[in-house]
Amino acid sequence: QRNPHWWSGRSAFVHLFEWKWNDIANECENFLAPRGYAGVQISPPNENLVISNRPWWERYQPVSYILTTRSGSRAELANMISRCNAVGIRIIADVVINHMGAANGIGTGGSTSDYNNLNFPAVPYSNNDFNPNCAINNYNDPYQVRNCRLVGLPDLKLDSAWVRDKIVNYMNDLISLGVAGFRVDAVKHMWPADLQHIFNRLNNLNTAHGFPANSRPFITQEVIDLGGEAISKNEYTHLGTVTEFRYSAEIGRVFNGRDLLKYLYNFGTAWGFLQSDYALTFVDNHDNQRGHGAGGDNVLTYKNAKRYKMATAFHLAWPFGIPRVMSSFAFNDGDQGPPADGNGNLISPGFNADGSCTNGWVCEHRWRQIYNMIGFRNVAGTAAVANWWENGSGQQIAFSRGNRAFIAFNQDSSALNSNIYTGLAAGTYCDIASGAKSGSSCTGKSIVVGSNGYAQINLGAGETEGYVAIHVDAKL
Ligand code: QV4
Ligand code: CA
Repeated sequence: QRNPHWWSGRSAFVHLFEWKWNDIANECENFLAPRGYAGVQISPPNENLVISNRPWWERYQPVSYILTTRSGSRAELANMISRCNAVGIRIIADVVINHMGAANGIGTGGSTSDYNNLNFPAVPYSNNDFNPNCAINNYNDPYQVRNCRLVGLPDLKLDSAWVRDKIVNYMNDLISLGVAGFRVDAVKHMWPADLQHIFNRLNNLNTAHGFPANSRPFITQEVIDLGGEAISKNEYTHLGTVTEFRYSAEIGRVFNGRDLLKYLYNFGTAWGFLQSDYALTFVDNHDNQRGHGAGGDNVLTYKNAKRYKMATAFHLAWPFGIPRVMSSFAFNDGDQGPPADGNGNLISPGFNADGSCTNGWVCEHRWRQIYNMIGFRNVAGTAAVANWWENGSGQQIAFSRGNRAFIAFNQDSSALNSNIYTGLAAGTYCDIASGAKSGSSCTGKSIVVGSNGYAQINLGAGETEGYVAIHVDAKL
């Protein structure tokens, strides 16, 4: 099902990777709702294997479907979902249903992971709930990709009634708590028919959380399809949306300066992407920002801040797909877990006076150049792209969203100094990249649109921001 059930006037969500439930609840009320975000993708809420040094990826090794993790308890999860729904922020839960943990040990809820004997008593799953042990070595063999073990993770027998019941019960439990839908992990490794069976048995969304009667859960399926493999993203589109990894790779390639901005005029299906309403789009995700999964060296992250902000501004200004913003913790190596104390308890983000995060949290979603573009996308609404402009070198572009909003980018080695048609009504507007509107003045640049709809746009190659953007709500 492809409708994410956003509140009207909202259009993009954020992955609060590894955040605690209590912190997400506060963030929904204090920041996400006021800034116009539509939802949050949360880390897997079910019990996972405790792995030494606490890598982030331990959360992708389930031990049970008990809702106890480093992010918090079942009660805290339930409370967070209620508080977020109350202010119009929808919760999308990451669910890991292809496999269980790959080591003997204890889960975050204290349950046993007896990997050697394939015994997970807190579900319970036992030996005959798993596919025979084999490894995925050949991604061109769909049978192997779906029935063997992804990096050694015990592969659940999703065609068995028992396993299906357990997964359906788990997902329905989350629906009862008020989630709007699911990011389903490792979908390439599951047969479409098995998923169809599971998704069809999900309950309607909980009307007590404001969902209209008969609302079906939103589904976004993680399938990495950059082409060249036997399994295609198109095998899953009848079940819901699919993560469009090509979008991430291509937007990164362009904004790394490896291609011309002018080619973005048809960024969408012409680039090999899924149809807009089937595509979950992102600049980076929790895997490819640290070299896991796929995407290669084109992927832009917070570590390359100016280019990342430009790519994100384009992502949010351009009406394609269901956009997701990544919110990270700072890391140096690809296994490093989120900020935690000596006992492994997660440390909450703190906030500076300017709203940015402390304690090791990057919080891209709190960067002005990103959250202001959430506002831009909401203000632009359904207005179509118009007034495309490009310079001779192809590394300076601009476009409007009807007569609602206008944006210009400079990736050239020289300044942008041009008189450009904006499509907007005459007046003085505040640039939302360098600042914002504050009462009757701008804290950053201001841009004057003349009575003919043209504005003089000046954007030096070496400026801190690589784009300027204005919209009707940022007019003085
Ligand atoms: C190791 C060896 C294996 C060996 C195994 C067993 O590498 O060869 O078979 O031990 O002895 C971690 C370790 C990995 C280890 C594995 C099992 O990194 O080295 O295998 O655990 O112990 C995340 C991480 C993985 C991590 C996994 C489980 O990215 O590194 O593996 O969690 O903790 C493909 C898939 C796609 C997937 C992507 C990463 O098609 O679906 O790879 N993406 C999703 C998630 C991702 C997650 C998983 C799937 C698995 O987005 O975050 O993997 O749930 O492209
Ligand atoms: Ca499988």
